[in-house]
Amino acid sequence: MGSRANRGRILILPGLESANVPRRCGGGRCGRRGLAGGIFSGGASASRPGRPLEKDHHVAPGELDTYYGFWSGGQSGEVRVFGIPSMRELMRIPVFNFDSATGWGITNESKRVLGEGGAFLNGDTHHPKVSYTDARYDGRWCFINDKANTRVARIRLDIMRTDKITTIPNVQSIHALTLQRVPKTERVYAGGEMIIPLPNDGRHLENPKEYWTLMSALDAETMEVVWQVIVDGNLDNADTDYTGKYLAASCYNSERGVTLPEMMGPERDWAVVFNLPAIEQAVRDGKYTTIGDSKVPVIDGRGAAQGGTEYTLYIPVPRSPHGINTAPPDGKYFVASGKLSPTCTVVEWAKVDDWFAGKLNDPRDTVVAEPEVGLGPLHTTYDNRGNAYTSLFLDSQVVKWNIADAIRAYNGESVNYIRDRVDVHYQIGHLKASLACSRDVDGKYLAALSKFSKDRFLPVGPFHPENDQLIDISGDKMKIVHDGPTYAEPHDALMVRADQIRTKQIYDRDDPFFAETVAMAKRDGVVLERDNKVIRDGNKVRVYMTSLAPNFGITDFKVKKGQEVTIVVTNLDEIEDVSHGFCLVNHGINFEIHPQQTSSVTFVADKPGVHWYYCSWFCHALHMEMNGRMLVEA
Ligand code: CUK
Ligand code: CUA
Repeated sequence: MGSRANRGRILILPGLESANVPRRCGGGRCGRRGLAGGIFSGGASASRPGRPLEKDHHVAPGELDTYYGFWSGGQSGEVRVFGIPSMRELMRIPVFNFDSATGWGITNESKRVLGEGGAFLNGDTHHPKVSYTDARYDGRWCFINDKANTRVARIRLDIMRTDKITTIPNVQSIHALTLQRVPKTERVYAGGEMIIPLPNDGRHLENPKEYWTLMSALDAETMEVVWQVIVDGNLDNADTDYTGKYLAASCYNSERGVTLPEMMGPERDWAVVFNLPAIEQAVRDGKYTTIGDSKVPVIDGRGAAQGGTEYTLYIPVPRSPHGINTAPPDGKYFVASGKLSPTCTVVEWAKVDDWFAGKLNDPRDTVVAEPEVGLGPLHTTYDNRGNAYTSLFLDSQVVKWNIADAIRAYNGESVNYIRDRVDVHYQIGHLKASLACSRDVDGKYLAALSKFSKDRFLPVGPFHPENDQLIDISGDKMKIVHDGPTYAEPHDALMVRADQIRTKQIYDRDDPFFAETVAMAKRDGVVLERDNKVIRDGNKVRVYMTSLAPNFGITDFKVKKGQEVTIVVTNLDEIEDVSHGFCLVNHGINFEIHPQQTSSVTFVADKPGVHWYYCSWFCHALHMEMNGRMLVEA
């Protein structure tokens, strides 16, 4: 969802109180209370009779968690790593943000990754996705979108560092992000959200009818954009199937309005399905155009009025659908969550096949169920027992419903598909059950990412933390087992089994992350693992030093005012966790050097005098003494 400023508005969305939104939940017993009740009262779940509270979510000091959780950091621009079920925050991975601890945005290595987009110090991350082999997490990468500056990043999970960032052309705001599941993640799909003129060079400023957006596909290996498809409407969220053939995205604003009332006008928006083999074939056959200066092949997928094109299928769903989530473990269905409609729409992928094969006339024939679940359905996740769990923003609830029963009800049978409801605190956005985006879905835990924490924690001023709650979903009744305050603003999260991630304890000396710096040293005839040398090259000075607790290999070096200085530090320590930092006082320079890592920074020595540098990571009993001087001649 949007910024904090938007939140107040969402709570009083016109239309939600209007007659065209059913006030009763289908499917029987409805635990919904009014909006104010949803926000200001909680605890109904605590008194709800359920199975006995299991203690197996407790992780004692010294014990390890069962899952890694990858959390978006929202407006912080980072990705966070949690341990589940303890909900302990294990690490923060800087991505689009500036990070003072690690030197992200300072070191040459991070600047190479940030590229031109590094001119921005902010990002807005929403949807972390871990790569797959055969629809199972393979631990290679985590991808993340930047809504703020239209980028997609890739994080290497062996070192938990960002290694590629791509700015997507021809669109504004990447929101949807999802991955190919089978046979493995070779494509990353990124949905542009805002509609703009194409190209956006000053034309059509006042003519929103000429504004469009596109779905983009990136090569997961190179992170280059390989194609784009123009669509009707604004793209919101997306997910792929379990065969590699399809990608579905929610589309709101089917009338392409530019004001809130205009965007909320239409009764129906769409889930748009992309026929991936047809698009890839068209690109291979050269059946595409390009936009402006961009060389990326662009295919026209507009045609909602006719139900779609050979590349796209527009399935009408009630107003402003938000989340799109494929049901594991076989991926037979995907669910579009209604947001402004109290319903979820269930689409069967096999029927999408039928539509593209010309066997169906009406795109709505792909819909197999449309259960009423409660107010403000945003996202849906799953267990391994045929149940779906949908977040209800306005009701502040997670509702558990059975997919097979919802299909029966849609076919006219009188069955109650609602299984359970639990109050969450408060105004939930995303939710994600353990391994629920993969074949290994295990139905144990569910993270509920609530946007408001209100009274759940000690007050910290007007700005409250979010509340990420952990729910035990292993029994018939859901049970909240943990409240987790988180800093602004996690949107999505996912859990990966601990054994599916394999990290390095120390760096390999040939790690590509600092390969360019190693190559530079080689050109200077420096052996990084041994040498401490100052190379003078005209107005440039390259200072190569080692670090080995508690010493820097060079404790003083002299340069002239105005010279461009590059400092390269190689950490010779081989003991896990013995990291050093390099901080040059009054120069805005601090960075990490972990065991066997090489890090570097380049700056202009513009201040004559003595400038101390020190090790900024506590590494040794003599850590305070680990320092040196840069002497700058006037
Ligand atoms: S979005 Cu924020 S709650 Cu960006 Cu996935 Cu739905
Ligand atoms: Cu090296 Cu502290």
